[in-house]
Amino acid sequence: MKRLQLDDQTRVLVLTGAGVSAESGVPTFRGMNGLWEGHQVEEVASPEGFAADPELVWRFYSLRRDGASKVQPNPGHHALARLEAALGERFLLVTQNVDGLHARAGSRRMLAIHGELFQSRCEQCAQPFADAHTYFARPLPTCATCGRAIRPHIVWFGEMLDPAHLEQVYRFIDEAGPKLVFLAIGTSGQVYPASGLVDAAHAVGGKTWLIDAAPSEGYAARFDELVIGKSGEVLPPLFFGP
Ligand code: BV8
Ligand code: ZN
Repeated sequence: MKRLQLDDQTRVLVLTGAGVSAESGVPTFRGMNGLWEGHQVEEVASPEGFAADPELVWRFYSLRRDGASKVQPNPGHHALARLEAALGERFLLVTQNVDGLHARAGSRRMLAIHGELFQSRCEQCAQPFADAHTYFARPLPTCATCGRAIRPHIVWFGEMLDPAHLEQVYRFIDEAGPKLVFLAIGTSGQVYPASGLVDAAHAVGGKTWLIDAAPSEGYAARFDELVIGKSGEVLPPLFFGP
């Protein structure tokens, strides 16, 4: 079993995807082979999809709010929170997951670059707010201030990520330089700009690891090290030994 060798200079950047939440019972996107109720996920999780059929999109996110509120963080989430506690500001977690499980496991140095399932925002006023409500039928929620539609606080396909998030990630990579260890965990690496982080890590001389139960060829080829396994099982010994 490989062990992540960390000295007191190493800076660890972690990117997680849906695979980290799989053992908690949250379905992955590839598991749905990109489909939901016969729609392409990209079609439902997009501003065009929301404009065309807000009820369908609210049903998609309401089902996921229902699902995510019934599950618990798994040992993979806890191992990442424990590694953060050990490394402090030499650690940063970038997650593509919107399910809130990293925060519930105690992760704090974390950027939820694709948004938060349990937050909503007005299309116009844009200030996100905590929202665990589900909306399976009309009337759909509208803003008390301006009357415009309320939407999930999610980065949809075709939408920009928060520039502040990206700036913070690239600054961490640049400051780490060759001391960087980049771990991608439970992600198929299909979605940009997240899937470009491995290249940014190599560009500064960092070492890269992919940890995945069934890695996708193309993405795995871009990493120095490959650990095949379930994150809940392999992360604790990888970080902390047997
Ligand atoms: C943007 C929120 C630009 C939604 C998400 C062509 C080429 C390149 C790029 C594009 C292109 N066409 C379009 C684009 C851009 C697009 C994109 O990359 N599309 C892809 C599909 C090609 N990207 C965007 O639109 C991004 N924005 O580019 O803006 C722009 C520029 C200027 C002006 C305006 C705009 C926005 C991307 C964010 C989209 N939102 N999420 C929601 O969650 O509802 S993405 C969504 O899908 C997830 O967040 C996640 O990121 C992605 C799914 O990926 P994974 O997390 O990797 O999940 P997946 O199921 O695929 O893989 C799971 C892995 O886990 C597997 O490998 C499996 O083996 C493994 N696994 C399973 N179990 C376990 C496990 N591993 C370990 N342990 C286990 N137990
Ligand atoms: Zn408003």
